[in-house]
Amino acid sequence: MNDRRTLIQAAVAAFTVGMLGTASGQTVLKAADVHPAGYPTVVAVENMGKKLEAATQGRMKFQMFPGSVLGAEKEMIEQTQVGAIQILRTSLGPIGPVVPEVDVFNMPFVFRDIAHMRAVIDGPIGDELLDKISASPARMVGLAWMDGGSRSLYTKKPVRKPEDLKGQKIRMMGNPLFVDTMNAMGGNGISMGYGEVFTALQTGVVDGAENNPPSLYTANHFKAGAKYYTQTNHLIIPEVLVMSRVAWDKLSPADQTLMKKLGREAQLEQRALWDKAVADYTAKLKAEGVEFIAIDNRPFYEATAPVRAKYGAKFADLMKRISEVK
Ligand code: GTR
Repeated sequence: MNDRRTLIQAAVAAFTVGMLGTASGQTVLKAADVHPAGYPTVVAVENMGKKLEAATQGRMKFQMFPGSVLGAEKEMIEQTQVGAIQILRTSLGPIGPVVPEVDVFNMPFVFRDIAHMRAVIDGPIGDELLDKISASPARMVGLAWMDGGSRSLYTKKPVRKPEDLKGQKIRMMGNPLFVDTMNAMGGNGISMGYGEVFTALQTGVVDGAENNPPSLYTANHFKAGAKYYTQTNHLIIPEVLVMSRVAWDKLSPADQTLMKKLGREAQLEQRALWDKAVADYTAKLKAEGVEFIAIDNRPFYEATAPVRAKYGAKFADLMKRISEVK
């Protein structure tokens, strides 16, 4: 099954590699996302593509490949780096291993709340981090931020405090920082791709995972037994829209400016879609019998202090500036 999926992905990728710059003179940029059609990030990027097509009188457009059809997030990042994907919406989590400077946003409890995160990404620090992606050797250009809400824990058994996580294997995104975060929170962090989590929950390879309500719902993880959603809010990780440097360098300066402008508009459009999706999917999860457990998350905040100390040391100045953003 997995082999078959890999073969299909390879075939789709091979078929579409040649799409950048077609015979008709139209540039078709392949855009990819792990999330399914209709998800806020997918819709915002599709709309960005429509605006691009209108603004360039059809000279450029996006072709969206949602639902991980081009591979898992890590593989899609690699494909973006080599230029096989031109536009990628990804969590910042798995960008950390290729652009370590972004890990400042990947730390547990680095933002006070969603409003704080938004103020930071909309301001100079947000621009600086996008520029760091662009200036890094990772061959990607940071175009815009998107909202990934707040990540909380979901498990098969109710969790209210760090001690309840003892012995529980919890799936985390591929970045050692997150495995350390879960270990500090009391569980055993296991790094694995998003697409593997459903089966891992079903077969008991993991006992839980963590994510925002739209992901918990659309990835169906609650149907694999993760019925308790504990409001730890331990990670508020912005998502990022990146362009392959290979494709970016082929754009005229005017088209680069246009791409950045449309990216910024997509950032704000996605936010409105996101707020609605969080409300809608929270209601749907509750209707499906998922129990939302309200807790005081301070013990989890305190338990993760060593992670902030370990990974945050090199970001001390930046973390101070982030904390000062109102
Ligand atoms: C989602 C995020 C995805 C992916 C996923 C995961 O919230 O939007 O890009 O990173 O989490 O947990 O792998």
